[in-house]
Amino acid sequence: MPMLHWSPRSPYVRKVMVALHEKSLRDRVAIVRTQADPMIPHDGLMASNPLSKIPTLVLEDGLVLFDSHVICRWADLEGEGPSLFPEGSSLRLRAERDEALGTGLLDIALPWLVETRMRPEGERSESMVQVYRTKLERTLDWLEHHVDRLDRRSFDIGHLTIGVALSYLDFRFDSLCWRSGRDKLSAWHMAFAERPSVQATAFRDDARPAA
Ligand SMILES: N[C@@H](CCC(=O)N[C@@H](CS)C(=O)NCC(=O)O)C(=O)O
Repeated sequence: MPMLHWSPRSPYVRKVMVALHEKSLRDRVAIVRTQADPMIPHDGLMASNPLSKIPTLVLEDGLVLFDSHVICRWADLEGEGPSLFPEGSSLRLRAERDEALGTGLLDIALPWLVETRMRPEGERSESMVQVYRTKLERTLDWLEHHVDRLDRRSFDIGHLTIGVALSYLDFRFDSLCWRSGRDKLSAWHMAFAERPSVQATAFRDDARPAA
């Protein structure tokens, strides 16, 4: 059975888990709890993925897949039901552009967390935090402005990734109150959160595995 390096804390892993549920593949992939700490490269994980990142998927023939985009592509090819990567250049471009936007949000949120919670206090940079805040707020405003357009397409990798990224803000950036002044995006996300695949993959602060 394919084996996924997994954590219930990771938004990139959740993206993959939602895709596995959407494609009826969840029971066909084993998960193993793996701690990927950006401050401590993981020797065991690096044996499979030299980037020391999760999600990492090890297939039965030994092929290793990363990152979340590639694993979602694999799920889309292997699984059942409507494609997460729609056919047709225009729809596909929009889906993948929105996927990039969702992962881009996460690529801001994660370093922000590292900066404020993980780096030793003397090494933290307030100016970097301001940069992250500016980009995050601008991206959320952009989404509020464009959210009607998301409703015009069937559910795809773009919706999935943006939805997971907003759920991550609820999980880790409560004090940001991202919904405030963004009623349309908030309503869109509430509908996203109703999907069974999203309900089945909630974030959770579990006990960290021993190193
Ligand atoms: N672009 C990657 C990002 C994956 C990623 O950064 N995952 C985090 C966990 S949320 C990680 O493994 N961090 C460890 C590190 O940066 O060394 C993807 O989409 O899968």
